[in-house]
Amino acid sequence: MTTLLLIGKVNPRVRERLKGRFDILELPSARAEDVTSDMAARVAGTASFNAMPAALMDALPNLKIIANFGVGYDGVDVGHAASKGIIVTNTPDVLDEEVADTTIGLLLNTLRQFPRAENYLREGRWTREGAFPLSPLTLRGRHIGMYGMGRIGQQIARRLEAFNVKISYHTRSPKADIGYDYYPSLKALATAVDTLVCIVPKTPETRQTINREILQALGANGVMINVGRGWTVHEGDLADALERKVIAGAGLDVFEVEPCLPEALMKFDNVSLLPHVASASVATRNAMADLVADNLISWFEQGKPVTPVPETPFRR
Ligand code: NAP
Ligand code: 8YV
Repeated sequence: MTTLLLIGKVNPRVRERLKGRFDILELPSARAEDVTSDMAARVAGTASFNAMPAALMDALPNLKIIANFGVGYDGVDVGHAASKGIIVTNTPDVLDEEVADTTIGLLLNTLRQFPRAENYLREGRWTREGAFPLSPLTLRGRHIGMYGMGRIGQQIARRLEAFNVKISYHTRSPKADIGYDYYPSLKALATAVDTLVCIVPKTPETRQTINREILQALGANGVMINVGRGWTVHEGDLADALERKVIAGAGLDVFEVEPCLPEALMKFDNVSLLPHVASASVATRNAMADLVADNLISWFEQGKPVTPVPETPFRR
């Protein structure tokens, strides 16, 4: 029987789907030092959550496929995998709508301060102190700039259309089938809009691109929402912009170093913070787990992956 290695805290449904079809070994975290000689000799495929360094691939000489739990695979050294002929798969499409729903929730929470209003009620302050203060910000009349217009970005934009707001976007190249105004640079987009929604991947090019200059361009009524990766936002510049009221608010689901985040971001009433939960419903995580399992089963039983990443395309 083919042997698979489950790395880290893998969703239980992945294990359920694979057991019986494969021999399953487990590694608590993605550390090459922990690979045993038995694992090195037997493991042909892995399932992991956005962590697969080159050293771990090298420690598994018979590895053929890395099935990543998540659409983002920035923690997998794909260049190294490609150089060794190892296929990497991810979990696109199945989480788009959940992440888009969460983005809308985070946007509204940021603008209308619903989490604060609920806390106010639960603390008994409504009865003691009267009505919760009016929210200084609203979605009404906003111009949304999408930084990223891929699978998830398009689902966010589709939802925003129903809210009757203007939508524009920036990506590296304009999308032929997208009717929103295109801006060739992030600076031009941030200057034109008052609300920036970030849903780009973590790549060398996106590192801290939402920085002092972009926040300044967004302006005093500006709101920045990040559901992509924390890497894309310069968190020091963001805290500074909030402190100095360079922008009006921010909503963050992702952070540069999770689960830690700068203490400075915790203190603002005009900031809504979520612990990386955009796809975190049982139903969507099950769909992601199924796609991880389907990739491994399809590879070992039919000889082809379901959703290989572009850097390791499947060639028969
Ligand atoms: P996707 O379909 O590949 O879309 C990525 C978008 O980003 C494309 O529109 C792409 O357009 C744009 N882009 C990439 N590099 C860019 C750059 N340097 N400058 C400007 N635009 C750039 O990916 P997706 O499925 O929508 O997912 C996007 C990311 O969201 C994932 O990689 C992941 O990091 C994050 N995510 C987070 C959560 C969460 O729980 N918070 C959940 C799911 C996904 P061009 O190629 O034309 O530039
Ligand atoms: C999850 C994500 O947090 O898919 C991604 O890229 O960031 C999220 O859906 C992640 O997959 C881990 O559970």
